Amino acid sequence: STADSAVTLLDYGAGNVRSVRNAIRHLGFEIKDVQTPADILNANCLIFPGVGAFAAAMDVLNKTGMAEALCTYIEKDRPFLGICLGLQLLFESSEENGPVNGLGLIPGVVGRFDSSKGFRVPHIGWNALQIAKETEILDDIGNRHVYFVHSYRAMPSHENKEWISSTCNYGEDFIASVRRGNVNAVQFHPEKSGDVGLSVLRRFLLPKSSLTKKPTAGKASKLAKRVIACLDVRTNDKGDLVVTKGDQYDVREHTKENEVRNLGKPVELAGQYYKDGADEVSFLNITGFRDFPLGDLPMLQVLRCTSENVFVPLTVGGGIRDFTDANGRYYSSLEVASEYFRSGADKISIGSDAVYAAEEYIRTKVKTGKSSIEQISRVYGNQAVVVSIDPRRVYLKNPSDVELKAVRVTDPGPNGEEYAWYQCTVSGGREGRLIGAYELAKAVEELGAGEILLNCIDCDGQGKGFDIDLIKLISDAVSIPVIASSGAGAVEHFSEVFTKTNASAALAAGIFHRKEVPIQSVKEHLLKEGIEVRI
Ligand code: 1PR
Repeated sequence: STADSAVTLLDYGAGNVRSVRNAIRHLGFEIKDVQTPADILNANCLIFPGVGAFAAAMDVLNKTGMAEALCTYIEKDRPFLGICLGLQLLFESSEENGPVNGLGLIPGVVGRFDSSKGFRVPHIGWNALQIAKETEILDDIGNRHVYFVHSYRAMPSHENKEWISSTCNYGEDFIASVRRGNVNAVQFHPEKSGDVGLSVLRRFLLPKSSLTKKPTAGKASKLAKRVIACLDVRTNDKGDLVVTKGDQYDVREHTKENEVRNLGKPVELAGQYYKDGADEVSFLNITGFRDFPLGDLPMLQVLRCTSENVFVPLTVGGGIRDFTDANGRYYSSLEVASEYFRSGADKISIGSDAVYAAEEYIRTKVKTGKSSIEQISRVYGNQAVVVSIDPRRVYLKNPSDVELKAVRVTDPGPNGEEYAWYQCTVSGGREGRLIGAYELAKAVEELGAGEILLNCIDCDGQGKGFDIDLIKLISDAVSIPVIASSGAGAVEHFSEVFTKTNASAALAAGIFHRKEVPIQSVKEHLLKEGIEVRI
C-alpha cells in the first residue's frame, strides 16, 4: 500500500526542509511526517534533514522523546538517511555554541572549520568526494561534485573509521558521509546537488536489487568555482511580475512609454537555467526596498513553484528588514526571512538594511543582536545570510582625499584620477551613503553574514567585464565567500575574475537572459582554462 511505501520525514520545524520534500515528491514517493516518537519506530524508511543549529535541534529531539526513538531505530539497523545536521547529530557532541551532546552513535566531536588555514568559512559550494568504502547510495556520484553548505564538520579518526563511507577535502579531510548497514548520513545536500543529488536520494529510496552501478564520469577534485544566474524581478506597469535587467540599475526602456524591460517569466527562466547547469539561482526583488515583501505574494509563489523543479540552491533578496504594515502590525526581518525560507529559499540576501546595520555597528562598535543580519544568522546560520552590496565608483586624485579605503584603479577616471573608493548605496542605487564597500564587507562579516554578493553599479549591464579592482579588494578583505557580479559580457570575463581575484563564484544576468552566452559555454571555457567547475 502507499502507506507502507511512504517515506517518513523527520521535520522538527527548525527551518526549510521544503526542498527535501520537493525532491522526494519529484522522485515519485509520498511523505509521511513524524508526529510522535512512535512514528520513527514504525517507519520503513526515515529521512532526517537536520536544519538550524545543533543545540536547538538536540533540545527539540530530547524534549519530544525523539532522540531516544532515533537511537533505537538506528541501532536496529533500519533504513535511515541523515542530511547535513542530520549527520552531525549522530556524533557524540558538537562545538557549535557548545559543547553540546549529540545522539552519541558515532565516536567524535563536530568542530568548526578553521578559517585561519586560508579556506573560507562557511564551506559553500560544489565539492568532490573521496569514496572510502562501497556505498550503494553514492554509486552514481563517482567523481562528480555535490553541494555543501556548512561551517561545522566531523573529522575522521581511528574510532569512527568503520563508519566513514566518504570524505571531502576542504583545507583538511572531513567526513562527507557515513554508512553502516542500512544507516546512511551525508554532510552534503543531495536535494540541492542537481541530478547527481537526486540519484543519491533515488538510490536510498529504491530497493537495492533494482540498482545498477553507473560508470563514473568527470574529474572533480576540489571546491568548484560557481556560476550563478541572477533574475532581477519586479512588477511591471501592467502589474505582472517579470524578470527585468538594467543598465547601471536603470531597468526602463528608453522609449516614449518608458516601460520596465521585460526579459521573461521568473519561474520559467529559473527552470531553464537549472537545466542549463547553473550552480545556483538568485532572485532579487528589486523594488522590495519600497514594497512590503510579504504583501508581495507573487514573489513567494515564484519561490514555491521554482523550488518544485529546481534542485540547486535558491537565493532571494529584496525588502528584508523590520517592517510595520498599514494596519500597524510589526514584522521583524526574521519573520520576513522565515517566510522566504518556508517558500523554498535556501539563502536570503540583504541589501539596504545591511548598509544601515553596518553604519550603526561602525559608529557604536556594539553588536546589538537586533540587526536583520544578526537575527537571521542566529536562527538559520551564517550560511543562509548573504549581503548584497551595490557600490558605485567614486574617483579620487589622491587616496588620502577620503577616510575610507581607496584603491588604485586599473582604468583611470574621466579626469585622469588614478584612485577610487566604492560608495555603498541603498534603495536600488538611488541613494549613496558615507560608507565604502570595503568597510561594509568587514562589518557585515563580523555581524554574521555568511557570503557577499558584490555588484558594481558602474559595470552593471555593460558587458565589459567585472570590476576586478573592486572584487580583489573585497575578496581579500573578508574570509567569507564573495560572489562577483555585474558586467559579464563574454566567457573570458569569468576566467579573468577567477584568475585575478579570490572570488568564489561569478554571477551574471543579461548575457544569460539575452541568450548571448549559454551557461554551458561559460563552464566549458573555465574548464579549458584549468578552473574547476561542476559539469
Ligand atoms: O535593498 O534589501 O531591498 O535589496 C534590493 C536588491 O535588489 C539588492 O540586492 C540590489 O542589488 C537589487 N537591485 C535593486 N535595484 C536594482 C536595479 O537593477 N535597479 N538590481 C537591483 C541589482 C544587480 C545584479 C545584476 C548584476 C549582473 N542588479 O543583480 O543581476 O549586476 O548583471 P549583468 O550580468 O547583466 O551585468 P534591498
